[in-house]
Amino acid sequence: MGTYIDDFPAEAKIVRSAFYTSFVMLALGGIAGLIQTLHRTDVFRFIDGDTYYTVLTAHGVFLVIAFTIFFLVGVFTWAVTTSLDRGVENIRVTQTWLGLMTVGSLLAAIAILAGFMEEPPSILGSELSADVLFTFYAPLQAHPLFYAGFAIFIVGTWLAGADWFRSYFAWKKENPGERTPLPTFMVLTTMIMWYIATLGIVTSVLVFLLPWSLGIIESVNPTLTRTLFWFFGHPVVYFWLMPAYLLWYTMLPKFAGGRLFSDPLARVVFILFLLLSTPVGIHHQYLDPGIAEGFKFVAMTNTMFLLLPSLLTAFTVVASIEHGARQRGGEGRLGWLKALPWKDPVFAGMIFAGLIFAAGGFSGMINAGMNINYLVHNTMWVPGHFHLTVGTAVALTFMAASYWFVPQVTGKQLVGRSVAFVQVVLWFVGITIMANAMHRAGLEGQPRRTAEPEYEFFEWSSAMGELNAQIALGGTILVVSLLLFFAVILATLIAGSRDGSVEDNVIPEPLSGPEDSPAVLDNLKLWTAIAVVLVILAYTLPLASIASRGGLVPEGMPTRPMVVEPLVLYAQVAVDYATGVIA
Ligand code: HAS
Ligand code: CU
Repeated sequence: MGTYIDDFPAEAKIVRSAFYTSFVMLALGGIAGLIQTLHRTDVFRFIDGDTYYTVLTAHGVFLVIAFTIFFLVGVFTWAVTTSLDRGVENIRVTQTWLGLMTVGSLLAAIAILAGFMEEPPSILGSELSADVLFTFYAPLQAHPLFYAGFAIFIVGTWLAGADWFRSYFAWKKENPGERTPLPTFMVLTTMIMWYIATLGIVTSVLVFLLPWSLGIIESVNPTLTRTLFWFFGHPVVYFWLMPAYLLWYTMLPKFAGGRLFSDPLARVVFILFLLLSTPVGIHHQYLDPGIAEGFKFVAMTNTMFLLLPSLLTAFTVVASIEHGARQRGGEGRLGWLKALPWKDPVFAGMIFAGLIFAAGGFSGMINAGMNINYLVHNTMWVPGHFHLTVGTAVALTFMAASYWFVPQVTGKQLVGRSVAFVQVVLWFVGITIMANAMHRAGLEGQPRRTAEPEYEFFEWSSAMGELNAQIALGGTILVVSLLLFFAVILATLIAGSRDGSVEDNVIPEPLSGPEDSPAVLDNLKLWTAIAVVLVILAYTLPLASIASRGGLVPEGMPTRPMVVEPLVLYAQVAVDYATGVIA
């Protein structure tokens, strides 16, 4: 095995394109993040309150949908081709799904960015804008382009999954009886979870929101479309996390100089995510009216089980790191920590991401408690939580991994390793300051998703001034860190030497391999069937009761969608002409 670009030149091109698109989205989302942080903390305001919601939508969609998912399809393509040691089955298919994802995100981006125009143009009968935030809850309505772009993007990811399954089936035929290599197993379980989860959002977009924005149906049932969003909305967080875990399981032991502690345990973790990620989404809706408390209680119970795969991950990854440290001569109960490669930006970045995730995970547990959630829901506590989770556990892992991946897919040596180390340290410091202040502001009652949060008869600045200053300071440090990240990546692309010194693309064998795990773990059909049953149990009754109460397409709208009405009329006239009723 040489570097990735040596062994898989065509696939390296795809992975590079996915990463570069991801970096562009990171830059756009990061700029939006700085603008909104300085605005809502009243440090520096140069946009108006309405534009704040365009900025917030850009921040959310570009970062949590586009940056994360473009990066992960690059990681998954690398993981499948490397671990199966075979290229993709048909590079045209691979190019097609990346093209669909790119077109879809461009359409959605056009709708979002048009929101910045004084007078956004009107296209297809409605104003081109999408100030709907990343959750695009109705009754907020976006331009049809936004919904169509989102649907095309999701179809692109579906095709990507089919591409990786094709490689797997072809490999399986040539290697009968072989256990699925762990990285491929992780990709496939994640994609099965994704197929199940995206059924919710694609139904909501194609059956309700897009026809509604086109005027084909007059209104939607907001509780229904919100619930279908969260059917997808919680599992999507694991769609971001599971590739980060794949990197923790495969890269961290490698960089620590050791080997993964347990392949079987890693398989159990990914199966638990496959089973439990979707039937918990209602834990985002504890305060939503129209959903019975019993259904919320089921979501909470499932959520508590969902802590298990992450807690197992903490154990397995730390055990693997310790093994690596001891191979380097580390000793003692904790002395081995000193033997780890702390100066390496890839290793340090992922460890910082993991440490921050410990805090993010525990704030997630607070969120998950139905009663205590009443205290934090819709407050700044929640953005505090997700800047620790997707904003660091995932984003910092992806940035740290880029310092290894970019040389692998370009063949160029990393330029600015020490700057890269400073970057990951700055991110760790910035997020600690910002997210801590966000959590505290949330407990003080500061609302999220609010351009200029001030209350009447409440001395806002004295209560929130210090916390807002910390949020602004932390956010600014993150932007400096982001600039360093782009500086290292650009310097590598421009000046990185192709001196052949990029290390080989090798994933070390685990200490306890697949042969130690029951074959049933690889029975993806079984786990998929159980996952589907759990989703049916968790969602049939809530969705049925929401639809029966509020209607699929609410009361007061024409019995037939408006577009059908004229068509019926035209048909009637044609018949009347044909039968001579009308001369
Ligand atoms: Fe969450 C809201 C509950 C994990 C992202 N979450 C959100 C939103 C986002 C988000 C974006 O129950 C806001 C959505 C919106 O706009 O409204 N979340 C949880 C729970 C977990 C959790 C129980 N969230 C995530 C992850 C995310 C993410 C992962 C993105 C990647 N979250 C909620 C709830 C809400 C919510 C409610 C709704 C709140 C509301 O009211 O709106 C769990 O998965 C967490 C389990 C994790 C742990 C930590 C284990 C520790 C590990 C590493 C330790 C590190 C060590 C150091 C030991 C228990 C794995 C060594 C280093 C290493 C590298 C290992
Ligand atoms: Cu959730």
